[in-house]
Amino acid sequence: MPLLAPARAFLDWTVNTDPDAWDPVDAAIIGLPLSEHYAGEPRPNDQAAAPEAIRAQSDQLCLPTDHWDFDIGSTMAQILPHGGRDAGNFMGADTDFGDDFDESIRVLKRHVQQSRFAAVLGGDHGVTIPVVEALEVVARPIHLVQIDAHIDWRDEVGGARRGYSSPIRRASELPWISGITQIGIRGTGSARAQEIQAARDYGAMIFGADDIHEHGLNAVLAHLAGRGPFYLTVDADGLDPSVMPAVMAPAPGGLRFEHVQRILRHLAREGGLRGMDVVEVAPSVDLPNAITSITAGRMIVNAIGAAVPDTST
Ligand SMILES: [Mn+2]
Repeated sequence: MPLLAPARAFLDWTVNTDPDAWDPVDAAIIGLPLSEHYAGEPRPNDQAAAPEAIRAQSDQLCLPTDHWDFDIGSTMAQILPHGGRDAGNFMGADTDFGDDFDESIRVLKRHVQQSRFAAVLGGDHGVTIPVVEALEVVARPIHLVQIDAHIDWRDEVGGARRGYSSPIRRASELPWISGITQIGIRGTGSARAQEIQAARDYGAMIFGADDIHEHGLNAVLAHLAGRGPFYLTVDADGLDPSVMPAVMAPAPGGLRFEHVQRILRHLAREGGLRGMDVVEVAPSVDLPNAITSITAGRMIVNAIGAAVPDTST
């Protein structure tokens, strides 16, 4: 089996690494440490350690689950009386993910099909590519919401088409993705003028971080109203480095945690939040107190708190 059990399950959920034995649950999580990598970059990269680093902070997230959680206005025990499923980590080969790409989609389709809220722990942003492929199994077209400093619209980088600079471009090619909204964009990244043009030609809505700091989130929320069901991909560098410092490309001027919180709740209300990933956490620089891993885990806890009681899909 390509799935390996985690050292500690997320929130101490039930571990089940056999996709064919997955029953329907309200919430499930899977680690996807690897994606296609670029020539000259280390493999596995630092972000590959993030699924285990985030799970290791479970005590800091919302335990014990019968205590009142003010972020979700309930208790996790009430929302998930039997907990959720931790599917472990999809490892594949650490030399060439290309051989494992189709198998990762098969596993992720089961993951999405068998959970009302499907969470994914990256990995770099390339892991979102098999995830959006797997969203084919959702009955209705999905609106993709990305929180990121960068638009990730490259068709290829050095010939690699499934790397961390391309997830939104790949998503735009899928007929079951009904639209794309990109939030927190700023600074410079992999995009050149032609990638901005490609995003505009597609009809992607881009909300820059600077605009949000000046005018607030109302325009973002108004744009997203009624467009669900949604899938949310969060690149940790979309948040301000003072909030999630342990990333490979820190970009000052990013979103605050409270912005993400408001967006999560809005997506759950406006057609349902079907799942989310958090990618690009770099554990080796998550010092001194693992705040980036804790924040990543907390975003997933809060998304479950918003989405599971309300999800309409
Ligand atoms: Mn990204």
